[in-house]
Parts: sequence; C-alpha cells; structure tokens
Amino acid sequence: MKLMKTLTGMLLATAAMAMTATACEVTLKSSDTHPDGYPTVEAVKHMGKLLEERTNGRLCVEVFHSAQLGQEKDTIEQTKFGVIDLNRVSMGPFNNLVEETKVVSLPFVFKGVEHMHHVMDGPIGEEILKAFEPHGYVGLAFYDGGSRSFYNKVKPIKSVEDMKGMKVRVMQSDIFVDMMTALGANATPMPYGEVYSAIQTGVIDGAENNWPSYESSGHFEVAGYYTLNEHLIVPEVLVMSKASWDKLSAEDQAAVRQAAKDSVPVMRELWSAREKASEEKVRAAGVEVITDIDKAPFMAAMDSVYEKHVTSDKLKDLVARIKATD
Ligand code: GTR
Repeated sequence: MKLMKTLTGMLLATAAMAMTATACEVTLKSSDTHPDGYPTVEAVKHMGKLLEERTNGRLCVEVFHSAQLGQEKDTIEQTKFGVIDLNRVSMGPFNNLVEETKVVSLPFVFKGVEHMHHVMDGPIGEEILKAFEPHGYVGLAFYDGGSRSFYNKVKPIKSVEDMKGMKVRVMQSDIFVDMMTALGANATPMPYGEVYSAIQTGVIDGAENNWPSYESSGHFEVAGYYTLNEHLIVPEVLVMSKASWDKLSAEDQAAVRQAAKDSVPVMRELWSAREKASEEKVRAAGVEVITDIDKAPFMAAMDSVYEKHVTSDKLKDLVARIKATD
C-alpha cells in the first residue's frame, strides 16, 4: 500500500513536470501597430509558434497588436530598454537612430519590390541588420511593406503640381519631411494612430501608404483619392531588444534568429494576398484610384533629398551598391 502511494506520487510528480515543460518559460513581448490578422502580426505569431516548438516551450512570443504597447516611435524606445522584447516596425521611424536604415527609406531607391527583395536578402540586407546592434537592437528579419502611394480627401493628384500646398502626413523621419517639401507639399510628421482623425478633422489633407495599411487603418473612408505613384518601398524590420537578447543562451539566440528568418516566406505570401484583397476592398468602397501617372517628375524632384541625406561615404557606398544590384 505504502509502495503504491509512493509510486502514484512519483507518477503525479512526473506528470506535473511534463506539464511545466510544455508551458512557456519565457514569453517574449512583441509589438505591432497593425490589427490582428495583418500580415506582419501573423508572421510574428508564426515565428512564435516555431520558436515554442523548437525550444520545447522554453521560449514563446506574445504579439501585442493594434498599437496596444504604443505608437512606433515610443515602442522603439521601450524596446531599447527591454520593456518590449520584440518589435515589428517600418524602417522609417528608425532613420534618425540607425543611419543605415536611411538608404532603404529613400524615395525611388528600389526599382520595384523584386529589386528590394534581392537587396534585402543579400549582403546589403545582412549589413543593415547588423547595423542595429550598436544602438541596442538585434536586427532579425525584414518583412514586406509593399510600395507606398499618396492619398488625400481633396482632389485626384495627377502630377507633381497637384501636390502644391497639400498637407500630407508622413512617418516620423526627416527624409519623408524633405521628400514632401521637395514636391511642394506641407509635411506633417505624426504617429500612424493619429492619422485617421487628423484627415477627418482637416488637420491634414492626406497621407501616403501601401494598400493594406490604407485599407486596414480605414483611411480610405476619409481620403478617397489614391494616386499610384509608388514613391517609396520601405522594408519593415523585426528587431529584438539587445537587453532581452543578452539574457538568452547562445542556443536560444540561434533559435530566435532562425525562427525569425523562417517567418519571412510566410510573411511574403500573406502580404501579396493581402495587397490584392485590400486593393479590391477599397476599390469596391468607391475609392478613386489614379493609375495614369507619370512618375518621372516625382523622381526628378528627389535630387535634393539624396543630396541632403546621402552625405557620408558609408551611405553613398550603400546607395551605389543598391543601384548596382539586379
Ligand atoms: C505601415 C507600416 C507601419 C507604419 C505605418 C506608418 O505601412 O507597416 O509599420 O510605419 O505604415 O505609416 O506609420
């Protein structure tokens, strides 16, 4: 009887241990400005699943979507201090912190999305990922952000002349402010989460973004003219706080890196499907899409932006190598 009790006790203890082994030991907090279901959110969730499986539950990821942890610029700061472990953001808000991110935020620097993939999947991408480290972040992977175009609530923009005097929201980076100024518009840098009401109340006339963001943010409801001028192709980045990273074993660091890399193809598939779905949704809602647009004058106006921002040898070299990549 005594032996039975001891055996039962041992079995129960083993079962309890097995249960704790599958529960998450460390849950990494991840931030995203986009709503649940958005490709970036789903990609980081996928990464989390891979990580949990591969580390037998030692590491898990919880994605706080819909800017629950704050707007991008603030979350970038919190990530530096390890308050947030992982962060999926555009490279734009990193421009004033990590110099190398500027080159991929320059208007018309990429010939198209395929060119951007070739650059970011190659040695230049690797170099940019490494550039985050001295600033307190570990660059893990790049995600797609499509191409960004202008939208507004006043009139269909068909030429650079139509940009004159327009009040346009941009991401918080000097490059985008100068880009708008070069086009004759008035740039208003502001957090993404404030754009909808700013357009609605007339503080600004419009903004610029890709199809999925234009759709999921609801901006199409208040700014119904979308001009397909595709001035920016800014990749998105998934970073980890260096402070959080340093707490992990070398084995777990490698697992994080691999899971992040493995989430990229999943992200790209989700992205291209969402681009189409978002475009269809806003067109069906009655948005006027201006496709007949000559991009050349928009490109020509960008010389001053390159002159002002591509000043160091490092950036000049990166831009030249991007242009030389097929
Ligand atoms: C989106 C991007 C976000 C955010 C937003 C913005 O396309 O995915 O990370 O940067 O644009 O315009 O602020």
